[in-house]
Amino acid sequence: MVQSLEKVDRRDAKLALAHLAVAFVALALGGFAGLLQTLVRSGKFELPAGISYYTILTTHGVLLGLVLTTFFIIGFQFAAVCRTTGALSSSSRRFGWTGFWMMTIGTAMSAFFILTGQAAVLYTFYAPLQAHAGFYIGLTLVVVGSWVSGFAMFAHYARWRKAHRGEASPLLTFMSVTNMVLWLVCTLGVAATVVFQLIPWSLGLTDRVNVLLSRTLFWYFGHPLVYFWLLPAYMVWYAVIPKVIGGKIFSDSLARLAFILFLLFSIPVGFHHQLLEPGISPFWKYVQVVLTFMVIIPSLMTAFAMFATFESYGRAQGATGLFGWWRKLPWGDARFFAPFVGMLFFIPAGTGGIINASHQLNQVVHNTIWVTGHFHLTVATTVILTFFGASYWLIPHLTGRVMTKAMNRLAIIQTIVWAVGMTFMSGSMHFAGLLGAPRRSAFSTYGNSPQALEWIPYQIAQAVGGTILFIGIILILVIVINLAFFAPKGETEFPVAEAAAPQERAALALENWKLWIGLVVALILIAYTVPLIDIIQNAPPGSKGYKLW
Ligand code: HAS
Ligand code: CU
Repeated sequence: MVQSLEKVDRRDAKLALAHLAVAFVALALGGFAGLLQTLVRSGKFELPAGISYYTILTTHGVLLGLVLTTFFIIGFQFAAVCRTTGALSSSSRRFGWTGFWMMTIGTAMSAFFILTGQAAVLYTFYAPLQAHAGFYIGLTLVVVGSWVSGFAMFAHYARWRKAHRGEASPLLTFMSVTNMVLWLVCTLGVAATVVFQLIPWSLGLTDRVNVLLSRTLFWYFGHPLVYFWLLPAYMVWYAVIPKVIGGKIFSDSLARLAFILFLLFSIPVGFHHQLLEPGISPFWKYVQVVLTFMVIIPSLMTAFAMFATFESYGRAQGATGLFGWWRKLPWGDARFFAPFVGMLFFIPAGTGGIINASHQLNQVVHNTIWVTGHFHLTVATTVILTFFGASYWLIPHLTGRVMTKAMNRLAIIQTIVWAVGMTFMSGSMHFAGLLGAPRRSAFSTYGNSPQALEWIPYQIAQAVGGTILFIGIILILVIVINLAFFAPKGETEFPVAEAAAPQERAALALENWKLWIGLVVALILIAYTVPLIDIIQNAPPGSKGYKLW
């Protein structure tokens, strides 16, 4: 073995911590922007100094959807691979830092153009809205930086495999590598539209842009993006939570298979975001909706595995009856409680996703604030509560400290505050969406139209929820700062559970990358080739850029 895996190399800890630091700064700023948005939409508050609602909305979406997630995930995954396959080599570490600085400089650049009002194009930066070229160039740096970090992880993994021929790699390393492969394949789409379409167009080198092509390339990336966020949460659920509660991983092979299914089915499904877009034939929308229903399966497998883990643990502790295991779970431990509440919220969140993906129902909810409600349950509750829960051991593990009882209690309160705030905010977004309230739009009564007046009570409820959530953000920041700088010195483990049964041969087959990446490419070609040719060949003249803010 390279070294004791229990203790993290200080240099690797620094790399992971640098990523987490940027993530939490993004949370603080992005969360504040979110508070302002809900206040504006309540109709009771106006932004000072002529600041545009859309500037704030773009800040919020980019900082939380793109920056917080990517930095947290890469930092977490560096820690996870070091924990399971040893310290980074000095060249991998150098790559890791190069990636980090590229991403950080890119973020600062994009943030500058957003905050100076030159890029209020929202986090999806849909053409024909046109931002300053600096915004797109900053985002490109973020993506390319993340690739460099991905290569650092691949190199680390390859080195381990060479030294352990014929063995399956440890679960968390396998999962991190799978997530980075997913990321690499899907970011090619967004890189293509940004580099070949949006940058030349915003620099004035080209006049017009093929809007449908640009959106299609965006969603080729945009859907797998949400699984790039979800999979690290699943890593915590599969590999860490069993250890935290004192149990075992229900099935190592099932977990690996779920990840491979995500890799296969995450990408060829982008059209479920474009179901109401003209210019894509209904047949290809249908094909991608079928594939979308395939990508639900690994989440259902995960739900099954989590129930099985909890129930086997409870029964081993002497629980009886159908739900006796419920009482045996460690409710007072924030490392368990926060991700568990995340799981609970994923039940309505995932159900909402299935509604969105159903073509006929999508016509009711598309472009309404229902969709905003959906993703505040998925990414802003399930995923983020799991990330918070992971921070409670990850940060002290990296800083050589321990979480005190008082901080644990605050973390339990934080989780409850978050759940209550989100129930108000996301719940009322869902209801208002069903009444037709639009998303991506500032407060308006639409000339006192009776329909718009119906939305107002829900918008006030959103502001109440948003305010409660902002208190949640202050609480998590207090905890994180405590864990980083003030908690007592000591050792905190990075919990990794053992599997209930010895590893099966299937685990090795699931590491046959040539096969899986080959299948990924085949599925992408099937789902996208014909519609893309169509979109390019039959395109209207293209659109000039608009700056509507
Ligand atoms: Fe989504 C829009 C469909 C999952 C994020 N989604 C979005 C957008 C975002 C987003 C950000 O088909 C907006 C993009 C934009 O700005 O326009 N989504 C789905 C489907 C799923 C799904 C089918 N979404 C996610 C996840 C996200 C996310 C995960 C982030 C992390 N989504 C859509 C569609 C749209 C969309 C359309 C476009 C809408 C439109 O018209 O614009 C599925 O992956 C969901 C599967 C999940 C489940 C739940 C399984 C439950 C589990 C928990 C078990 C609980 C336990 C606790 C163990 C089926 C695993 C048990 C304890 C007890 C005792 C009960
Ligand atoms: Cu999607």
